[in-house]
Amino acid sequence: MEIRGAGRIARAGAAALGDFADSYAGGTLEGFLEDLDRASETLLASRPTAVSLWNGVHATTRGAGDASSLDEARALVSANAREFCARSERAVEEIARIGARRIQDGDTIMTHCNSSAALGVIKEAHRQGKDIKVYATESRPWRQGILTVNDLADAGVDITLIIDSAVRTVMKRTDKVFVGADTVTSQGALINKVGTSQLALAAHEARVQFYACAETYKFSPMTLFGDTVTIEERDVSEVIRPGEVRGSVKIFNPVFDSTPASYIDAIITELGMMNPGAVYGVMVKQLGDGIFNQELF
Ligand code: RI2
Repeated sequence: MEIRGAGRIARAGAAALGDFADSYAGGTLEGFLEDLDRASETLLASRPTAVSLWNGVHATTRGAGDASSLDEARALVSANAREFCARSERAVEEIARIGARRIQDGDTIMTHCNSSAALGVIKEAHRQGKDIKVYATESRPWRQGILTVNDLADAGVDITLIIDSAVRTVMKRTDKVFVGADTVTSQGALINKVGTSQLALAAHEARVQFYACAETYKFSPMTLFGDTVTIEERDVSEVIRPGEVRGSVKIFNPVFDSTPASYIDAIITELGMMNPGAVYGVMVKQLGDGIFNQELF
């Protein structure tokens, strides 16, 4: 939880492997590849839901096994890491540019949790001089909404904090919802911070447009094969203070939830805005001919 946001987490994973390759001293190519595998597994186990981390780690290690020398493998991993981080940063900027076009002067926007992609869109619309108001949810239990409201306040945006249970009430005054993504499935479902699906439901009811902002490395290749996304559950201490409830009380603390494609008007990616139904085709095209070769995964 020291690094937050699925995009930042992916860049941190890629950069960590790049640093590992840069500082790997002595040893053999085989030893390096084994250590790289172990390091990758450790990183992947840290955050099971955000596929951005999986994609970042695999983009960084890709091709290392085909290298003919230790130096070649190290240089490749280092270059892959830099390329992934640069691509990720460019994607967030591009999403801001593309998403801001969906925001009109006078719009009231709602966002959830703390997504750099969604906030990029909002700040870009504000930078363009559009007169907008934003409601941000508190996002219990970690209250990442506090980061969001301070970030938007620093940018000079008209920002109001609401508690999570006020979402349906406030949706009546909202024109558009912009949220981030931890993972997007091949069917166009959005996995994002718990509570996102409630925003989507309330938006659907109030006929408010609902947009997910997702770099394409948030698309999950595994879901093409029918894999479901693991929803991380975190410690009870995030929800209650010690001694606050009777010992027999169970606590359930899922951190993410799933919003079906039918509740999403569009997914804003660095490639452009797409209908959730288009995700499958984009994933197949990006992964290329070898896609249904299981060795890829
Ligand atoms: P960016 C965050 O969760 C939130 O769910 C946010 O919507 C999502 O990551 C995407 O954030 P967590 O992974 O990549 O920090 O747009 O738990 O910054």
